[in-house]
Amino acid sequence: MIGRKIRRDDRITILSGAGISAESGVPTFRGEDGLWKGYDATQLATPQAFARDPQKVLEWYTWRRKLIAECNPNAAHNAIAALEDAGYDVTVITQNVDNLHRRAGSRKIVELHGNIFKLRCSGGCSGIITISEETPPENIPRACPACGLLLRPHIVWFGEFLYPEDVSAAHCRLANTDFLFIVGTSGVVHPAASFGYLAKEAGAYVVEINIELTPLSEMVDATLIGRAGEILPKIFEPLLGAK
Ligand code: BV8
Repeated sequence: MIGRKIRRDDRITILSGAGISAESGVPTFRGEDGLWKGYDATQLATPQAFARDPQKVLEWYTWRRKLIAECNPNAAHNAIAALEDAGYDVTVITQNVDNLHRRAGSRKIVELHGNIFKLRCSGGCSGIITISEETPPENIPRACPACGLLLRPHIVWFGEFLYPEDVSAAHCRLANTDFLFIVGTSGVVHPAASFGYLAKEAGAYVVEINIELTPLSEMVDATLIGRAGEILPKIFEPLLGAK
C-alpha cells in the first residue's frame, strides 16, 4: 500500500484538512458542496467581516456549529485515534475547526485554525470559553463575562496570524516525523500548505491521501487517490494488532 513499512516506534504525523471530515457530512471549503459555495469566505472568515457585520459572521458560525454538531467522526478519524490508543506515537496537526479528531479519541492534536466550539472575547481580555456540540444556540454566550464585549469564535481567520505556540508545536513535530500523512487538503492555505515541505526536508516519508491530485502531489513520496475513510483504515488497521 505505501512504499515503506511503518515500524512500531515510528513517529507518525497526520496533517488534515476539510476533506478528512467530508465523509462525516461536514462540507469542505472548496469542493462541490463547499462552504464557500453561496458564501464568500472573504466576506465571513475575516476580522474585517466581523468588524463590519458581527451578526452575519456569528450567524454563519452558529449555522456551521449546528451542522457540525450533527456529524460524527468517520473511519478516518477513528483509525487515527485507534493507532494512538494502540500506543503508536501519533500527532494530529489539523486545519479543521470541527473537533472531530478529538471526538474520535485523538489526544495529541494541534488545532492550527482553532475550534468552532471555542469562543473568546473580541477585545482579547479573557480566556477561552468552551461550549459543546450539545449547547443549544440560545445558550451560547454572546458577551464576554469580563468586559461585556462580543464573544467571537476562537478561530484563526484569513489575514490573522496563527498562534505562535501552535506553529512552533507543528514545526517541531514536522522536523521529527518518520511518516507524514497529508489527508484531505487542497494545499492552498498557508502556512499549513508549506508543512509537507518542512517534513520532507527533515527526512519524513510523506504520503498524500486525497480524492484528487493537488499542488502538493508532486512533492510527496506517495499519493493515494481515494477517500480518507477507506484508505486510512486499510493502512493503519494491520498495525493495530502488531503493537
Ligand atoms: C497567516 C478557519 C500571516 C476559518 C481557516 C502565502 C501565500 C499565499 C497566501 C498567504 C500566504 N501566507 C498567508 C496567506 C494568506 C492566507 C492564505 O493562505 N490564503 C490562501 C487562501 C491563498 N493565510 C492566512 O491568512 C493565514 N494567516 O498566514 O497570517 C499573514 C497574514 C496576512 C498576509 C500574509 C501573512 C490564516 C489561514 C487560516 C484561515 N482559516 N479556517 C473557518 O473555518 O471558518 S482556513 C480554511 O481553509 C479551513 O481551516 C480549511 O481547513 C482550510 C484549508 O482548506 P482545506 O482544509 O484544504 O479544505 P478544501 O475544501 O480547500 O480542500 C478539501 C480537500 O479535501 C480537497 O483537496 C478535496 O479533494 C479533498 N477531499 C474531499 N473529500 C475527501 C477528500 N480527501 C480525502 N477523502 C475525502 N473523502
